[in-house]
Amino acid sequence: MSAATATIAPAAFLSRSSSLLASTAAVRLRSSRRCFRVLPVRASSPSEPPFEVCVKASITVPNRLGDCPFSQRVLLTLEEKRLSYDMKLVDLGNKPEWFLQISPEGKVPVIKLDEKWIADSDIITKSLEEKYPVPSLETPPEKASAGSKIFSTFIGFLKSKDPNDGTEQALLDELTSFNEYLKDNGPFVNGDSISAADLSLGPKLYHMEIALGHYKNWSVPESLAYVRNYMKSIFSMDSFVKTRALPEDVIAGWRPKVIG
Ligand SMILES: N[C@@H](CCC(=O)N[C@@H](CS)C(=O)NCC(=O)O)C(=O)O
Repeated sequence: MSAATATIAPAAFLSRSSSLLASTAAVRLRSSRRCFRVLPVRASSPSEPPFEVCVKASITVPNRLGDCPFSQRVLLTLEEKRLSYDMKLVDLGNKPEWFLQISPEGKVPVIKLDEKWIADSDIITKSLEEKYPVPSLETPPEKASAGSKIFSTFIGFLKSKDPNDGTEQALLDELTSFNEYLKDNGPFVNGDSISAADLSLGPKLYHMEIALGHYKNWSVPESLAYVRNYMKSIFSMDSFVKTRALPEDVIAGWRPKVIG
């Protein structure tokens, strides 16, 4: 692998256990003749190098994070745990050889942990939780599946060309049951504090809002106030704003499924 090299100029160094949000700094990343990227990074302990994490690149704007909800989930976890990282933006439409060597399935996200490249956001976030338990983002197992069918039902509705095939109702059913869950247990999946389940669900709901708004002129009904507030709270978190995709990338990313 001809790894990209990063020149980091952090504005401040803060310990990984700091409870303060560290300031961001510009990172200039030179990679051998492939591309040039300027990436945000959070400063951490000078003794701890930033994590290298491969994420999807934007397809609408050069050198920008793209529209992968699984990549955002990992970035959110790093942000919430105050861990610094360097993003390597991967053009999934033209995967470089170095990327295929570290991710044979050709999927992002991939992160380097203890000198090993690890794929899959489930595995990555679990590994980060084990290695960096503070602050804890653990969701109790009995709560972890709340809202977990929303993403697949959203995709079903998005792809549907028949308004009477029940796919919209299937999504509404899932959202209604999540609304009830939040009413009794919220405002987040694990009550008052953000946990891993929210960091997984948040990016998916963001995709749902943008894609269904654009392709179907659809939005979460006002009657589902707990879900709407949940989305508003998560989408306005600093970590979410910093790691979210551009709406135009989300729209472009789902187009093949809609046309399909
Ligand atoms: N289960 C995986 C899913 C990862 C995934 O599907 N990533 C997509 C981008 S969002 C990808 O890399 N697709 C490969 C491609 O488009 O060629 C995870 O949770 O990390």
